[in-house]
Amino acid sequence: KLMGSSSPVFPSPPSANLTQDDLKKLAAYKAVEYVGSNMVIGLGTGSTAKHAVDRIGELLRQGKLKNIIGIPTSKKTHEQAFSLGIPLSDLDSNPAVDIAIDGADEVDPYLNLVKGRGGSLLREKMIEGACKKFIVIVDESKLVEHLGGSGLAMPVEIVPFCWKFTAERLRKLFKDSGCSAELRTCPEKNGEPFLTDNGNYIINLYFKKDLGDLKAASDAILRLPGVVEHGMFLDMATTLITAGQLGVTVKNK
Ligand code: ABF
Repeated sequence: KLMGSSSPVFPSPPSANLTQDDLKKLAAYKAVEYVGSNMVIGLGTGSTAKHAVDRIGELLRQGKLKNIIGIPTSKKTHEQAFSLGIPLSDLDSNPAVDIAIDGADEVDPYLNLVKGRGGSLLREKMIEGACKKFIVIVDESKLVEHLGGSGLAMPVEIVPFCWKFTAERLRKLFKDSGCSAELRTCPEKNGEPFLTDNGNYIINLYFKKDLGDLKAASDAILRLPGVVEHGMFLDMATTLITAGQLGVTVKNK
C-alpha cells in the first residue's frame, strides 16, 4: 500500500471528543510546521485549508515567518489571505511553488484524491501541480478505499456552452459504473448554475460502482471537448496529514 512513514504525532494523548472542526485545525496546524521563511506557498481552499491560511497569517504577524509569498487557489482564499496581510502573487510571477497545503473530499490509500466540491478544482490543480511538496490535510472522515466510493459527487468543470450535451457525454462514459450527472446549482440563488472562479459550470458525477482504472477514467474525461478539468488528483499529493480522535498521522508518499 502506502510508502513512507505513518506515525501519530499530535496530540498525545488525544483530548476526547474533538469536533470535526477541531480535527481540521489540528491537521492544518501540523501542515504549517512544514512552512518556512522565504517560501512560495500554495494556499488551499475550503474549511480545512482556511485554518492553515489563518495559521500562516498568525505566524507572519508574530514575525515567526518572514518573506513568504502566498499563491491563492481561489478568489475566496485570496480575500482571506489578503485580509491577513499575507503577500500574494500568482503562477505567472512565481511558477515554482515550494509547498502547497489544501484539503480534499476523498483520499484513497495511495494518496489519490477527489477534490473540487468547494468548486476550486482547476486553480487548485494548476497550483498544486506546480509545487515541490503538496500536503493534503483532512479529518479522518475523508479516507476512502476507492475514489468515488463515498457516494458523494466527483466534480468536473466544463464550459457553459451546450453543457447538457457535455454532461450526457460524461454520463455515457461511465454508464457501466452506474453514473449519473447533475449540474451543480446554487440553492441560495434560486437554483442558478454554480459558476466557478473561471466562469465555468460544474457537473457532479455520481457512481454506483467502483471506477476501476482511475488513470483511464481521468484520460477519458479530459479527452471530451467542453471539459476543462476534473476533480481527481492522481499521484499529486506528496504528504497526507490526517487528524482523528486518536491523534494526527503524517504519511509521506
Ligand atoms: C478544497 O476544499 C477542495 O478541493 C475540496 O473540495 C474542499 C474540501 O473542503 P473542506 O476542507 O471544507 O472539507 O480543498
